Amino acid sequence: MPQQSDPGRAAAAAGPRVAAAPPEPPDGYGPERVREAAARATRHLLERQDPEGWWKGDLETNVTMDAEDLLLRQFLGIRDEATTQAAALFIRGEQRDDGTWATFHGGPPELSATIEAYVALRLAGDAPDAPHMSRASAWIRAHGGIAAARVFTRIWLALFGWWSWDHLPEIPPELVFLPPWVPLNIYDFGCWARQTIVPLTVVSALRPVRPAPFALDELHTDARAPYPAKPLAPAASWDGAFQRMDKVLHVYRRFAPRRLRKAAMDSAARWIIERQENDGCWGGIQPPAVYSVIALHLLGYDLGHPVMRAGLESLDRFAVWREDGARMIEACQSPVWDTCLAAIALADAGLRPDHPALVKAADWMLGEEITRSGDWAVRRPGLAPGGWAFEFHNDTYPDIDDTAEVVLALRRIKHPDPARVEAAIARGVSWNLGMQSKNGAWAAFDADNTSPFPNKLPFCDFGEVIDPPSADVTAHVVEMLAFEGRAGDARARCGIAWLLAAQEPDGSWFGRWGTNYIYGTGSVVPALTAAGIAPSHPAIRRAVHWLESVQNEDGGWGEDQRSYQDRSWAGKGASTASQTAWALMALLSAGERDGKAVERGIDHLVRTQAGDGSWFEPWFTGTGFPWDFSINYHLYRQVFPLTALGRYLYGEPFAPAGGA
Ligand code: R01
Repeated sequence: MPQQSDPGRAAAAAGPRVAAAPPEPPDGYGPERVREAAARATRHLLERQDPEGWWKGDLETNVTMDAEDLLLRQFLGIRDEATTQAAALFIRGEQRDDGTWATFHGGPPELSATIEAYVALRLAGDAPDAPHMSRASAWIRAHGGIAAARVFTRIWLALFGWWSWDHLPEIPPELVFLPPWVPLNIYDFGCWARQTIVPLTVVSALRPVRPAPFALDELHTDARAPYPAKPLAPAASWDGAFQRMDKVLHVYRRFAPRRLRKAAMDSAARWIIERQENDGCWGGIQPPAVYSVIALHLLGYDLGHPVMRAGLESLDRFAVWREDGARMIEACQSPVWDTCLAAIALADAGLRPDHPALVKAADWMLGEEITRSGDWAVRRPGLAPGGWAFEFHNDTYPDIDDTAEVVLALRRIKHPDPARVEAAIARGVSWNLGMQSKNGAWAAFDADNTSPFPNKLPFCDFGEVIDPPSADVTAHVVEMLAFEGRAGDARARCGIAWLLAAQEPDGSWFGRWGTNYIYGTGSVVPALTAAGIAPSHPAIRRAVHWLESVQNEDGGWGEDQRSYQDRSWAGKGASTASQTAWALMALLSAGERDGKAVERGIDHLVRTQAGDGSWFEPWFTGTGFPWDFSINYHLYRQVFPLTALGRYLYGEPFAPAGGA
């Protein structure tokens, strides 16, 4: 957005900001080549808009998605050769020279992913003694074999008798009967884990075993090891208590009243079916959809049942077919997120607020508003709906992050029906305000989803299973409230205080949904300054200093997932376009427009831009779960550099500070 004149500032300060006049032509402001780079990036982004108004980049994760898709098809007896070979082509292409697979670009070998990929390739017919297969199985054996893999991997193997159900943690279906005030009830889990666990209680209670198409002896090192494999923690510790509870549950399954079990599984099936979206999917994400299809199938829904047919068709839509014939499975699809970020980028890079591409995007976003209640209402029962989800179809799980960014995008667009936009924005703002957690900050999907217990379950050895507030989401909400002229509201002030307290001693902020401290810092600094915190404030100075201290020699910024395991990797890694842009967005908002760091960062973006206006970014800069599940959002390399170049050229998007 162009920097507004003082009269505009005064007018907007009274209320929400009005879509601005087209920017002044930037003649004489900013070097010519920066303007050309922004123009090329704008053209590239405009060309990629769908005629319906949305944008969507591929959402790349790791080969467990592809392997589990094939295992599901094998389990249901619907695996076909063409699909299998296309998936195998993708999986083989991701294997490294040492025979292993990683879960992010350039990452270390990962045992569970390597086991799942290996089994998928065996399904595709690759011989165990083929060089690429024997390298993989040797590595697996040397690293503990199947016994050392995560619970999900061992469940997949148990479905075919390659692992024993006895040697897996129990997750009883009676869980669904716990009311929302009892610890470990399903609403204590983050919504992604909740949607996964409910169907898995059914699978784990029924312990199905379908005939394995081949033996898998080459992956077993200790098939007859006792369960649990690890020695128990002390009984007085939480871990020890939960391990003993798991032993009790293994005994309980033999005595569980059959009528109670049956009622619990019926209740789980109802819970699942009530949450099937009208596109046949569950929550717009692949893992819950896969387990829901399996659970319902085990409960007697045949493949021709409408619920199952729609579910299976929805799974096909996660497949991305590449030009080389390889088939990649997305964990989920990101159209709402990509569209609001693209609209913000285009507007901040000077595209007219009434440009047809932006109006079309606004129309599409308005149509995506969620107008009914969802699981979030369990913790916020009185709250009126009015948010946005990340995906095409996910009405049960709107999220706070998407809602904040959609409002920030809509506010930048001059739509022919302003009343309609205002009403949608008002509902979105109210929903976000109502979803604030008790501690003053915001999480992704739920309020006060902070129970310590789900993480203690032996079953939950992978990823995040709760949804506590984070700095990045809180920052996006604060930035949005500032843009709405509400930075002075008590609730915004609580969020700001929480952010200031969450700053790391080195001046950065942790990034929950993007990698990592560069994402956190790149989210928080523009939010605080939009809310009226002066660039001279010590917190902003510390952040600027930290960003300058981790700038790479080539002028860019980069950070990989290692920083989630080892704090000394914070801010370190090969420069990437999206992370360079996040650092620049923070520095620009902190008044560093004319500083050396910004100049070198902008120069890095301009120099590394490809001829077609895009950037090269094989690195994963998105985060699903810190360390365990990383995401390469293929549009990040486009929208964030464009936003940074635009703000460099035209100044900060104007936010009327409400007196924070
Ligand atoms: C998954 C899994 O595949 C998965 C997929 C997507 C998400 C979470 C949050 C958001 C919204 C979007 C997608 N925003 C907060 C993000 C903004 C950048 C989470 C998980 C894997 C394993 C299990 C996701 Br178990 C369950 C789901």
